[in-house]
Amino acid sequence: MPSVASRTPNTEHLVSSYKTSTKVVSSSKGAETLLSPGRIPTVVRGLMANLPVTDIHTHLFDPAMGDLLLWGIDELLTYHYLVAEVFRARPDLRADAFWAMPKTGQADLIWQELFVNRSPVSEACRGVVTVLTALGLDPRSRTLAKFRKFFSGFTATRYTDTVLRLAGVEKVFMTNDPLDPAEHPIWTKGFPRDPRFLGVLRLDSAVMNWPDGAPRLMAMGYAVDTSLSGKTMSEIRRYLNDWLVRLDARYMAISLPPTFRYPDVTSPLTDLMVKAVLPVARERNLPVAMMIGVKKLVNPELRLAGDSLGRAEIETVERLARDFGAVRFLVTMLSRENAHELCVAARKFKNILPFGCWWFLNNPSLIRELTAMRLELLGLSFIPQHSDARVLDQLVYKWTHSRAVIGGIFAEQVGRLALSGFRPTAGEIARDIGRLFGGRLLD
Ligand code: RAT
Ligand code: ZN
Repeated sequence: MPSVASRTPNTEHLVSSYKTSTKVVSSSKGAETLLSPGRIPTVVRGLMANLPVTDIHTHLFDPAMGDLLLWGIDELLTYHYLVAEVFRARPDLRADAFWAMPKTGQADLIWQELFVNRSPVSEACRGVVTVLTALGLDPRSRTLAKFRKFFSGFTATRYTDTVLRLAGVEKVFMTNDPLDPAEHPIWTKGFPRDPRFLGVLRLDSAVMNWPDGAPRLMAMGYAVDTSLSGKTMSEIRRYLNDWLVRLDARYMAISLPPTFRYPDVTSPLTDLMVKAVLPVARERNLPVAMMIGVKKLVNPELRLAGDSLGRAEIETVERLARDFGAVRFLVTMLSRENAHELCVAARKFKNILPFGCWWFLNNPSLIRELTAMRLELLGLSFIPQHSDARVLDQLVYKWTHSRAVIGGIFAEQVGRLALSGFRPTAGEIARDIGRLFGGRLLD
């Protein structure tokens, strides 16, 4: 079986430039030398290439959670970003025919259409190429047979170690939904936790489209009623408290539609946020992540690939931050316009922490724009990126691509600073990028 460990992944050039700059940082004299503007890009690139990263939002699972953790070539190719793209390449393809195919058939089709019949230039396609190359596999292969053989030699645990090493990712935040029928029994039974995978209590299924979540909450022993009356709110708070403890969750998270408003006396969702979620967050001193702007299933036949985006009202975020000053809001927004408004809102409210270039914004051209804007408006007080990986292998490409783009923008900004008269040391650069990517802003 080919062993990744014995191969030289093609990220080697990045690692060697890292070593050069680590030398600069680790020799105390080098670390304190003021850098000329010309030296800054090399030092930043080197440091960024191997920076241990904390990934604050993924859809990955602790390997001990079995099949919930997706990995390997068939999962990589049937990622919903690529599913959307295959229907563009093959307009004659019927959605029901596609979904009726086995996963391997879907993957073969996507490979043929997006990687063999045309060049894989989109970001999601290029990502697969980056992963294969880093694993020492040939992205110009015409079939998937060799890839499947390669992946069959791994266990989930060993592959997790390989991917985290190649991606330079130290910690991964999961997205955990206790109401999910596949996830629930795993948590109730319990399992030895991998300390690299941190729990996050996802709220969507419990509080979105109320009373959709009510029957499942009732089945779990929470005395809620569909009209949100009586002790329903306190029972939902009990649910949140119980599961935050069980998951050892580091924050609560929800994805919200562009129509989400606060205040809004007519909305059960707003009511639940204000009377259950935010009070629990305040009591437990845990952040609440709001991911705002998703329009679910604008094209239902595409399933997970059928969601779109819409512009939300920034005033809602501002009012929540103002009225719940003791709650820390991690916020990411899906529309480009909102991303700018969010930066300004964060300047006004210290309890707003913008994070990541989310989903349709997670493309180099937009990452560049967002990162430059955030550095200029917020200095070092934001979290530049999360991966949103659904398939373990994606950590390799999402972080390789983001490191390169964000590192370049950071180097430009620090270079301008040097030209203005503030020449940084390599030690200071290491400190600052560590602050941005190390997850410490969450503590
Ligand atoms: O980026 C994605 O994979 C989306 O489908 C969503 O999962 C989104 O990131 C979310 O967390 O709701
Ligand atoms: Zn996500």
